[in-house]
Amino acid sequence: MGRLIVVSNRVATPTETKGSAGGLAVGVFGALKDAGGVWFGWSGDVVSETVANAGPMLEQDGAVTFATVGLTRKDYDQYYRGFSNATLWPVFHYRNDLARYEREEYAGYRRVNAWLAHKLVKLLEPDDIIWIHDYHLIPFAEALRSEGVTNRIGFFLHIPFPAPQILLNIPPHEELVKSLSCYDLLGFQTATDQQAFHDYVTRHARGTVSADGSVEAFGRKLRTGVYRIGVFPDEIAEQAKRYESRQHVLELKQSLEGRKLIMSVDRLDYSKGLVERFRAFELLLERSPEWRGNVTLVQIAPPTRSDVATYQKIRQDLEYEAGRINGRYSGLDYTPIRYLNQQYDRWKLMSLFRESQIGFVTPLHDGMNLVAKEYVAAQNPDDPGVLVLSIFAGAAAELSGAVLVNPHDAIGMCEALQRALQMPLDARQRRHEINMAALRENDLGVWRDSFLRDLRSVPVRRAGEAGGHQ
Ligand code: GDG
Repeated sequence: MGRLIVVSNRVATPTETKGSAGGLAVGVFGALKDAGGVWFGWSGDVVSETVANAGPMLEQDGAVTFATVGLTRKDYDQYYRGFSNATLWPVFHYRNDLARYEREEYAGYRRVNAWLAHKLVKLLEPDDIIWIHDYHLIPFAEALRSEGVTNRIGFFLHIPFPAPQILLNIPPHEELVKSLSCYDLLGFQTATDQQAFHDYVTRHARGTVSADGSVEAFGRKLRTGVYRIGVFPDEIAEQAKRYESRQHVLELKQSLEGRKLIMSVDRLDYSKGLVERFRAFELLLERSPEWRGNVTLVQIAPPTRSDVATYQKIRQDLEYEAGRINGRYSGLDYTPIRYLNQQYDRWKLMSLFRESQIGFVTPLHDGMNLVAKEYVAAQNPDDPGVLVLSIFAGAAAELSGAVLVNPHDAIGMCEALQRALQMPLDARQRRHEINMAALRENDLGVWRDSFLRDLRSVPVRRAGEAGGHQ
């Protein structure tokens, strides 16, 4: 079996792979340890041109090499802050209103992909399989192919793939899809995303799609599949239980004075539906006076991408909404929304989830949403909380035990909260069991192993065939 090469925009540090970060880093690292290999990507540092060109920096951990490079200010601005996060992210989340398109940024995006690919080529061996992650790196395989790389290359998109009419808003949409056709295997979070890609291929690229998901387009053949990312539910359950009596949980419990707790955790991002969520909670207090003073929403929202203008705006909007709602419904000893703009340790989050009666997860669009899955896994099976989940999270297709809501329907969300707050124990337990069974059946290991199994089963290209299977 050949080595595994993982490429992602950011590379987890060796310490993060030991469990302090999200489960994803741990899951991917598990596969790297088994096969041996390299995790390659940006270090997260902005550096001088000399330092950038001197990379990659190599760090060894057993059979795994962490290989990272710094980006220059210009590369960071055009590739990361620009085309990736001010064009692709908003459009792929159906927010054309927040997107901009600048030719120079797109050129920078392609330039950085080609530069990164060139750096990686030197680390490759003939039998390696290469797994590229996410929207920052769409042109990566094309760049590798143009350097003569014939290895199997797969791509997993963590975010939604938009319907063709939405994708058309990005002027070089055809080049992007053509770049995607250079992969051997494309993985999507849900059947809806896969279908959206197929629709583009048949309607806008004069390509064909077979019943097994394989695609012919731009003179190339590739496979596509659905690989729903998951968590390791029993590890989360164990972690949440182990830390349930720690200081931070006791302090929270004491400060709640018997009030019900609604928990939300999201990166501070406009795709997560935070403003709509705050307003639905406000409506609960407005329409149901009996809940005033008796229920608290804790929203943890660590800032991300804070140098992108649209992220500064969502932060302002939320601060305004939290202040306004708290001004309206606070008492001398009661604050309805506790809005925490900071990062918490993972084990703390899991134990806080366990303490709450509702997990309120309402993105406007989300590839999967791991918080929804973590919330379920962290519950106490003897007295589980209820997951109130947006129909626009990829996770909604699997978690049929959740109370599903449309985040654009404030009254509907408010009614869902009322229902969840009053749900009897046996109904909560039934829903929890259904959700846990779904999480166990399709955990993070299944996601990773099925993607890699499918990638390994793609026929190898012959030398000179780097341009694609004909
Ligand atoms: C993208 C896609 C897809 C959050 N705050 C803290 C913290 N987190 C952790 C959560 C969770 C992770 O970050 C967030 O994952 P999500 O899936 O919810 O969302 P994105 O970051 O947007 O992820 C998404 C995912 O990729 C995977 O494919 O599901 O759709 O958008 O694990 O717990 N972790 C810690 N402190 C925090 O304050 N430690």
